[in-house]
Amino acid sequence: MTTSSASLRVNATEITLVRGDITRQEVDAIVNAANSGLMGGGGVDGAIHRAGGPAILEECKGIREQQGKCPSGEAVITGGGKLKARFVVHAVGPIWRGGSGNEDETLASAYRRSLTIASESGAKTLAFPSISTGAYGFPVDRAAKIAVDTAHRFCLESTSLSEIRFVLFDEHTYNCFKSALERVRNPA
Ligand code: AR6
Repeated sequence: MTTSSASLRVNATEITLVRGDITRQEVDAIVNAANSGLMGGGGVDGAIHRAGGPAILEECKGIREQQGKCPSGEAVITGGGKLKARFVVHAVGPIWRGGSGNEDETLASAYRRSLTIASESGAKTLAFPSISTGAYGFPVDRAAKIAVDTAHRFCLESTSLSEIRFVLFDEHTYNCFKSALERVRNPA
């Protein structure tokens, strides 16, 4: 795998892009692209539960019992089990339905809630995958802009995080995030 990376400093926070596997990141918290049921799944969700072990699912079950399903655009936090990360933020992105079902706003909300919940839990460094752009079918270029814009806005409002890292699994996704970061760096 190529080891591409890019970054942009915004106030107290470095927004960084790397290609790689989110389960291997040495950060305080990683974000899971979960579903409303919070009981695991495929893609990055499956990888995180496999790498983190059963403690994460046990905690998710407790959250389900307490507060029911986690709606799209929302997030919940658990411990990181066997992962290097102390926390996992389980964010539920929208399923892409052509763009007329508030998908943009719901995706921005999933990022924003993850940023808020992680920083409220004391995390200083947080890593995201590209939420909703796998099984949920959200167009990657559009999702990348929303992800980077939401992170950028958060950094303008809050100095609580030292790093927001996007961990992109494939080259196309990485390139879409890189273009989105360039747009923030050099607005037209
Ligand atoms: N590290 C980083 N990114 C990854 C990894 C990894 N280890 N594995 C996959 N990706 P997806 P969604 C990328 O489908 O679209 C699950 O079943 C992947 O290439 O994981 O939000 C849940 O339970 C893609 O770019 O998440 C839900 O039911 C991105 O992560 C549903 O899928 C997101 O792909 C959520 O779908």
